[in-house]
Amino acid sequence: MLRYMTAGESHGKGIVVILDGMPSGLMLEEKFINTELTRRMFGYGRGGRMGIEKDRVEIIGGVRKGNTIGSPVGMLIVNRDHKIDKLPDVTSPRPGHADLAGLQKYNLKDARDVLERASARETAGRVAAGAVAKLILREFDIKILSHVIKIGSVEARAGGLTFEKVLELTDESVSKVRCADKEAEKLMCEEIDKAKKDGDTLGGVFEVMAVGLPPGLGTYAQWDRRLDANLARALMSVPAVKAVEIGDGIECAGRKGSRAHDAIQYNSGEKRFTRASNNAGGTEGGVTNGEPLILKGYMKPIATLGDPLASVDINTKEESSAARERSDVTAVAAAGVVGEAVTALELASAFLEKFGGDSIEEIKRNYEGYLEQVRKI
Ligand code: EPS
Repeated sequence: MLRYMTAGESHGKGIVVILDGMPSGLMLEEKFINTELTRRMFGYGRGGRMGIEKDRVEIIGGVRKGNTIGSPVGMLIVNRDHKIDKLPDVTSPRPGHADLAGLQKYNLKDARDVLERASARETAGRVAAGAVAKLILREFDIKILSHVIKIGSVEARAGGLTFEKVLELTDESVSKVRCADKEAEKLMCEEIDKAKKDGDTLGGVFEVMAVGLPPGLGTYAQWDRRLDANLARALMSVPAVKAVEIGDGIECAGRKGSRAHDAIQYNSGEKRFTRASNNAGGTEGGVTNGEPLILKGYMKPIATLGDPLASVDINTKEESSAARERSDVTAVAAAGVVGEAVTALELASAFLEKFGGDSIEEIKRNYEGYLEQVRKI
């Protein structure tokens, strides 16, 4: 099992993450982790902060001569914009942010103390940890990507594309918001421009796909080990995500069973069971079924508005506009990368739980044995 935890404030010294339960013998490519951190900063509509930071990881534990040694991996991402003690007080909480509930909960007088930790900056730590999880999964040919399927009112017509096709179409060197539908992407950018001009913000929907998964991760045997539940929790923990969908879960709720479930077939050449469709999104009974994992995260608009909503000053109790902070107009593309990271962490954890996890070599042996067993069914 993999466990992780982060600490650090948005404008503090940095974000730190500890990843416990790491197997030995994994080459921890710092360059790959940094590429993932850069991907999180990407996306049209991101704010000024992304022009200041150049997120880089410093590995501070768990690695010797480039390889993991079985101890917890510790990583630090230093904040360039370290100014937490000089920032002004925030006394008009922003609707939609943790400001007001945080003030009440922690008995604070300045919402700065809340927002510094509630900020999505913390997700840089999770992306670093997720990159390590991706490196574990890569050893077993499991790959993960994300793409944007909606920003504001603009929806992509990209359903049914393969993993490889989405990867090609969302290449970050040409894409603006990691959307596979180029026509929709153009409209998304126009909507972002308009929202910015109006002092407003946008939400949207990202999809995370994982391919190469074996059947049998997670279990129906106990509620808290159902993989679909754990994936939903992980995605829901990404700031601003208000709903999660697995496969075509929402649409399937209104279909007949005969149109919702995925007929079973057998490929005798590859000695494996396949499906005629993938409405289930890769899990049945809380267990992976060997089909691509398809998850969607529904993100509300960023809570910091250029033209703020009404709020109340917590000192005077008088009406005052909500606080304005430098922020993003939208961050759906970035949330997709965080979605990839938390998905990778859940999958790697379930993988280590199933195949025993003290060294990569041991896991490979166990994995091969399991695949052989599955082929005999
Ligand atoms: C973020 C850093 C923040 C915001 C954003 C995410 O930078 P700053 O607050 O210095 O402008 O861009 O935070 C939020 C959306 C939020 O609600 O707090 C980051 O690194 O992802």
